[in-house]
Amino acid sequence: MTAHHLQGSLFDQADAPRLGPLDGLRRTTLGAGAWIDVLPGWLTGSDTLFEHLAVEVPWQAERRTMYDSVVDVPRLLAFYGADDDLPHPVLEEARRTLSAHYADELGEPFVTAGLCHYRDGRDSVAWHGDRIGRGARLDTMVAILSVGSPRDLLLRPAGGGETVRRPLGHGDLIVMGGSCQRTWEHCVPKSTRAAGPRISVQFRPRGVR
Ligand SMILES: O=C(O)CCC(=O)C(=O)O
Repeated sequence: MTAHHLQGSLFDQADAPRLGPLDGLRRTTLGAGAWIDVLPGWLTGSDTLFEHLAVEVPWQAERRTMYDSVVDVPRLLAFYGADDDLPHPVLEEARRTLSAHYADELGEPFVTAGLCHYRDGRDSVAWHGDRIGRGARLDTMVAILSVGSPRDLLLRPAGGGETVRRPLGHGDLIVMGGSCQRTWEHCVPKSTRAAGPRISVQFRPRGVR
């Protein structure tokens, strides 16, 4: 191997996406049976994963029926079902690791991966809970790994109340658990500050959307 190649491979290794331990996860109780676990920087080399996903994932514009017409929701989406290969091996590892970590508490594995690409501060998602499916009735978990530029994820009680703000990007992990999907709502608001692109990867158990 030439010096040039050696340097190249060392550089690649340093930059390769890699998951750290989950020991640093910290739980915040939100109330009404909802909680979030947060671990900043779970994934190192996250810029490499961002670049890979931005190029390799077959992104689709989201269309949604609203007030009798179909409108574009400003962000790009991709969905990987239980039988689909995920678009990078580190995401398979993340899903396995999260499933093992939460096995006792969740009682089932994370299986699907929803990906959202917020191209700039104009892309966003409005207040909602993940209530298509079992999340509407039962406690569950949604684990989100964020890469690219940080954007704020906001959470608020569904009946109104104080908003919790978590900036997420660059390999950060958040897990929304307990009753979070039905007693709380979350959103990624538009940003008037210059915001770079962010990709969010949401792992969910079967039957939760
Ligand atoms: O971008 C995020 O991290 C949140 C995505 C989200 O709330 C959703 O797609 O249901």
